[in-house]
Amino acid sequence: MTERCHGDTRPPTGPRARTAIVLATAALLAATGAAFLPSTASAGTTLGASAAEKGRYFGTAVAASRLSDNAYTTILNREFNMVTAENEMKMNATEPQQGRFSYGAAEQIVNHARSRGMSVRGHTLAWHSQQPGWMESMSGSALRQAMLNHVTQVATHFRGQVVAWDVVNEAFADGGSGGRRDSNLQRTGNDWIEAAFRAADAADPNAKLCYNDYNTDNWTHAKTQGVYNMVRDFKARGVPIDCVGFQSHFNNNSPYVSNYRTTLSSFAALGVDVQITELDIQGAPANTYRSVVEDCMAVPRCNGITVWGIRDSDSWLASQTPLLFNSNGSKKAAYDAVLAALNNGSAVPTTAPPTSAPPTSVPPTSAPPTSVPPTTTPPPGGGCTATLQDSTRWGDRFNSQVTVSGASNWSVVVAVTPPQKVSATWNGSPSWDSSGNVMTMRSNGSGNVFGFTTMANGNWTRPQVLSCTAS
Ligand code: 9MR
Repeated sequence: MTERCHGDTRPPTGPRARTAIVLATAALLAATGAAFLPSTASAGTTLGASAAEKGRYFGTAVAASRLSDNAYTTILNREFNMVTAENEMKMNATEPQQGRFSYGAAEQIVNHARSRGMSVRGHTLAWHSQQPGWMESMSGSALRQAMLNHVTQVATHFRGQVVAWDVVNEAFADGGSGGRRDSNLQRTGNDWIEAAFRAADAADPNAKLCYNDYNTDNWTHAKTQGVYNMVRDFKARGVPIDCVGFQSHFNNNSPYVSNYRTTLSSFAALGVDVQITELDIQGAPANTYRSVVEDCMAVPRCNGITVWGIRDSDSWLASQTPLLFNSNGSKKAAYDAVLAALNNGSAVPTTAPPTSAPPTSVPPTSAPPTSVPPTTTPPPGGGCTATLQDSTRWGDRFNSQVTVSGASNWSVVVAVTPPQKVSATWNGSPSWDSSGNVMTMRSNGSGNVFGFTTMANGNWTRPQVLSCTAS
């Protein structure tokens, strides 16, 4: 199995573990002189900003055909920091003819997202539904080979651009059996799911690999237990699975239940991240949306929520008006409830970065004083000043906050050190140079403090403010 990078954010389970974390953190701070402070109360004004301040993401499904709709992209760009292609990465879209791959619509979405500092969830590499016609009529070892080749090709194509893949979607049966769904893929052998995960792992060792399904929200349902048992078995046998996606399409036939939090925390206790991947709720009751978000925020390994569309008119279930924005683009009561729950929620616990990978890239002389939070101020001359401050740090990433003074319309250039990557931003409009390491953040009317999340990828060097220009 390829060695995977797991951002294990599970809290320590006993006094010994807690002591170990504290000691590791103290040793790291002493070694680097860095003072990473846990975030306190937050007051993010957009879904993505509020989630990112808590170490999580807030995403939406996006249809490539809607990217030319200005009202749609205005909300998308303002509110979300994660994007899932609603249909464009499915098997029928990416391999319409066997061996001929087609990525145009998917790339439109990926480029739109990444050029604005949003991350991308890949959906989906293997599924019984939305297969191309040539695959639907295949069976046996030829189908198994074709499926594995598809997983390998698509995951390789998007390597480095997709933070998490729904490797396998909806493989369990509805009803009381708790077993697998019958499908052409299932008939190739019960090991088809783990084979898909191993192929995805080999193709993109750094993406988080998820199993994704619906009607797995109620802890007492046989289907939930069936998926749980599979994940437990995969973890026990070393099958490379990192996360479980809960679609969470709630409606009158399949309502939200109060044991949802138990479901999320029980899966998380198996050692996987949990993500809410396709949230919509019939009628969009504010209280239910609030409960869903509170449940996620209460589970340290629930690291993100995605709603399945932006406005009601964008929904696959438009007549149920299940989303956070009206068809005219205005915020619904459910939006306010979600934003408040994000702001009131707790941050993903901070964990010390692995002690085996010390931040060798920081020369000792550049270590900032330990008593004062480190700041970086650009040389004067641009008509404004930008000050960078470290905020929350997790096992795999950290947040920084930049305060601008001297101008209300500004443009600040910040550089991160490869292989670091900025994975989320808030309260500004970002663009990147061709290396992807230099970000220009422009004011967007959200005030004079912007923030961003940097994936450390083993390098904990503080980002540098290169300039601040008033415009
Ligand atoms: O929202 C998607 C819709 O546009 C498609 O017509 C449909 C086809 O199956 O898929 C919808 O998305 C589904 C997702 O891929 C998997 N979980 C259920 C979603 C809603 O059907």
